[in-house]
Amino acid sequence: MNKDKYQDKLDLDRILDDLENYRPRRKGWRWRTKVENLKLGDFTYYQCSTPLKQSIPLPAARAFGGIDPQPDCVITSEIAWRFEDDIRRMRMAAWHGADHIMVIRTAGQSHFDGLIEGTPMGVGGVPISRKQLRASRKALDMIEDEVGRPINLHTYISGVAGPEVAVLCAEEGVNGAHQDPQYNILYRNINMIRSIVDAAEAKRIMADAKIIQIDGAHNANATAVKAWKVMPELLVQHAINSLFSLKAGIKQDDICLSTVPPTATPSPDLRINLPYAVALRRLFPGFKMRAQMNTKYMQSDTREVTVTHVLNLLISRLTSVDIQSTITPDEGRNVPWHYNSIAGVNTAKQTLIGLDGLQEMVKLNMEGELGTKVREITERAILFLEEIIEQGGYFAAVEKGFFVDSGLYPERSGDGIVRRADGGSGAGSVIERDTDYMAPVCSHFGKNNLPIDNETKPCSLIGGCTLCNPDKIVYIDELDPADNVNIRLDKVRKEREAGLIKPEVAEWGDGTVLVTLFLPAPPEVAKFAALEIARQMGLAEPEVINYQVMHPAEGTFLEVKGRVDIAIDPDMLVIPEEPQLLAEEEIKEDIKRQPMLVVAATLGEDEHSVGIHEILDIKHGGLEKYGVECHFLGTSVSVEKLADAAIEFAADAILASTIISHGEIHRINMQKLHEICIEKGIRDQIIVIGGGTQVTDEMAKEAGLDAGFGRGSTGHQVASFLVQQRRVKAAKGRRRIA
Ligand code: Z97
Repeated sequence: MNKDKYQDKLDLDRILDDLENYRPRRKGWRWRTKVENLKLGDFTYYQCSTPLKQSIPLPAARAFGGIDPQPDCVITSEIAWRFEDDIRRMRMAAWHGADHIMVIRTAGQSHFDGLIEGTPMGVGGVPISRKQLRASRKALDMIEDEVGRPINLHTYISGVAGPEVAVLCAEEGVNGAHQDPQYNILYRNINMIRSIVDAAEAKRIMADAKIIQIDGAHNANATAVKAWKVMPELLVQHAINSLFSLKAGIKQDDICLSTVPPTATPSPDLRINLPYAVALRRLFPGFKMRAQMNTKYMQSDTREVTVTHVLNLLISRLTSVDIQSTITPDEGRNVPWHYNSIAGVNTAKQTLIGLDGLQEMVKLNMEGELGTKVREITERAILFLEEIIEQGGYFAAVEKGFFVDSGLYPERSGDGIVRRADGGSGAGSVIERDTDYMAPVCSHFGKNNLPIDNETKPCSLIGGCTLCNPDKIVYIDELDPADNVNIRLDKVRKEREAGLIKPEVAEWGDGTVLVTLFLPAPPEVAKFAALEIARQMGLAEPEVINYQVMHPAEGTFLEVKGRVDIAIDPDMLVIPEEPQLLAEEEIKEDIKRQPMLVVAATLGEDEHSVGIHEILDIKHGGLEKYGVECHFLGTSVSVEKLADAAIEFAADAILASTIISHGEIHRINMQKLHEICIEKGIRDQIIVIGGGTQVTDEMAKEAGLDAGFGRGSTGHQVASFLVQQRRVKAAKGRRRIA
């Protein structure tokens, strides 16, 4: 195998090397650079940004000259914090159009009461650590150079160690973070006073490091029994966190409201989700909108999830979105699988580009149901806020179970989350600052008795803080001798270095494969039959991860995941050289400039004409599509007749189809055709091609023809060959048949 031809993998050793001296090359968030009326290929786009230097376009781009327009909003993709694999997934996502890399499923980081060092896989998940952040940021520097666009790294600033995590993020050049004390209080049962005090400090640090903030309101509709009923509360949660953040010093431009359409089909999706989205934008002008897909109803069917995503994206385009998050369509069942993450990114890219300029053509009708609903949601939210104030404020409201109640406010079901002001993790841990309290650091919330003027940096008192002088950061490498990246990499180092290829979905060489089956049995039986089939196929630990009844009696569709222990050495593979195909446009141009005519037939006693029609007919993308004039003489045509027709039409080429291969008749007829063309004095001027299921290029050439096209050949391949061969003949000075 010629390895020089292929791109190199990201060099993990290079990333890990000298990490203690790595410094982020910039701090703060980067938006995309919008381009007014971007011209790409034959089109003008209204809602696009600067194209990438290197990227992988959508599959259909092959018919549009390979263009890859990038929408104007940031697109998020997910990683899972096993960073040696995340790094690779980040690179794949960036090449497809993601520029915001966000963690999913940490270890419930909120419960760690300090920072973790090293890169432990831990129990129940992977916690954030300095080394992970650093390695990821360093890898992203390399990746953003490849694609030519800044990429943002994102994590969570939550839990009892929130302010410490905020400092870590500021030091390590993290660009975005979730921060919302309501998340701590409601979902992690962290003491509410502690959460609010910590949030003030964390937000101040985020403000100074220009880390953009995403709030946690969306968690209410993931948690609520009937998500579409918490819409007024979502607005209240956004309001509380947004105003708090402004007061803590975060600029409005850096505050992103995390919005998720609360419902999904089979409810009437848009009639509920669109008024909610419009109400949110109208109530919070000037804030950024981060739209995430609805994940509440995701279980295992990726098709269903993709449709939900597309409907959500329609709302994003109708209401303008700044960050479009994507969730892997299999989030219900897996930590992100590489190709499912990419599917999420591509769903967003494809839909946003497909809906480019929608608002130029479609206006929201605020006169009817939409306007009424927007008003109603907003009024309910304002009444909700007023009641909180009446009841004595936020803490009192949480104690009374106001939040995540499944009633549509002002209706209440009494099933809201109740937390006590003196309860939860970290209760009683907040103490008032002494009157002479002083912290000589540059990023700090609240009263600080610094003995300096406004011009002097607070940290001048200690010779610089870690935010100003990164050399003061204490970098601690792996601590756990058994749970660290070196041990994990050592396990697969030999395989990696030898370049062995194993199937994988999430981790290097995990061996996971997915088998798709239809079984003519009801699901109760089909599930067990599928497992047995998987076992007999040699899959270890088979598991049905998705099934859907096609008909209770006729059958079930299933997806079974399993593991194989197969490693392929690429040097053992025989990989034929791929023919160099000309681009479709180039072929068309060439034929327009210099018309081309071919005569075609099935040879001898052969009645099989399906294949040759595939190659000729416009309907199948055959030669006609490229402007070639095709004369099909019919089936069972003799070699003499075919050669005579070529002379009569002054053809550029003869296409002879021969399927029957008994007694080597296909070889014999191809050879006869070649010889008769010599006899008639046209062989030098004309291109002669053989085709058929048993024909190979090698065999046709042995028979004297110019090329052979076997099973699976396409009109594009034949057209490309004809144009290339005509150029070769022209270069040799061969004239056409006169
Ligand atoms: C999203 N996929 O992109 P812990 N703070 C907030 C959160 O929403 C979360 C955490 C902290 C989703 C994210 C759920 N959100 C998944 C406001 C988590 C994480 O360390 O797991 O406790 O915190 O929004």
